[in-house]
Amino acid sequence: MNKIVLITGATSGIGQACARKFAENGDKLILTGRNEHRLAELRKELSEKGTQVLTLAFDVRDREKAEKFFRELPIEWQEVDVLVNNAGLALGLEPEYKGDHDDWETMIDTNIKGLLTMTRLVVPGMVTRNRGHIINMGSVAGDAAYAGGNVYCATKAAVKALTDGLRIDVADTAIRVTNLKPGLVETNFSNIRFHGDSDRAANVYKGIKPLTGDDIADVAVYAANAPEHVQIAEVLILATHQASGSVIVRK
Ligand code: 8X3
Repeated sequence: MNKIVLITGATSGIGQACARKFAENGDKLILTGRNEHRLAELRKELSEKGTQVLTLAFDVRDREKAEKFFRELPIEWQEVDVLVNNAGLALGLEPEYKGDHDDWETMIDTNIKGLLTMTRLVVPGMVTRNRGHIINMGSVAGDAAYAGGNVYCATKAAVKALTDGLRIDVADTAIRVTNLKPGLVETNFSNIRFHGDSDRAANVYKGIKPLTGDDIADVAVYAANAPEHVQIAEVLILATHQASGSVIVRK
């Protein structure tokens, strides 16, 4: 059965890869992101291949806008089957005692509070319908802190706690809850983390074959399409030469 899949942060990286993979799977997509132009491009690309796509341009940090868009969803789009809480970012890699307050707030507001906003909006309907799946984008960074990771790692540890908490809270329903925890994935992640310093960003992936957004999207699509009695609760996905957040063997 094709599903309605809502993906936040769909205009780049893992979110965009998820959009393409769920489209290939035959699903209908609600794609959200901050960049209206990139959303429109993606909608055009996917709808030319026959996918039904609705785009909503807003920042998950803007709770009022998120609520308004959700309230105003056309009736045929209201029954979201899969929520992919993907929107998130890392900013900075400074020691905690030198970090930037604005970077911290942006990460906390997006990675934690934005995820909660979307969860709070979408999951009540899933509970009423006794059907649904929430896939949260955690990270290996949430398993243990690494040098300079401090606040970013804390936000991903929070994603783990919130995912586990939600799984407990809906355990009496047919809803499934998944925490995907990627390691090194080559997207614009590091470019954003280093505020556009692309040389520094490229160094992150030197000497190792990193994962791609598609590698993560494959797991998301698998989890969403597993038999109904199977709940993929958590998946840690690492490059072969990465062993943890801080152990990366470069050749
Ligand atoms: C992304 C993985 O290791 O760069 O969450 O923090 S890492």
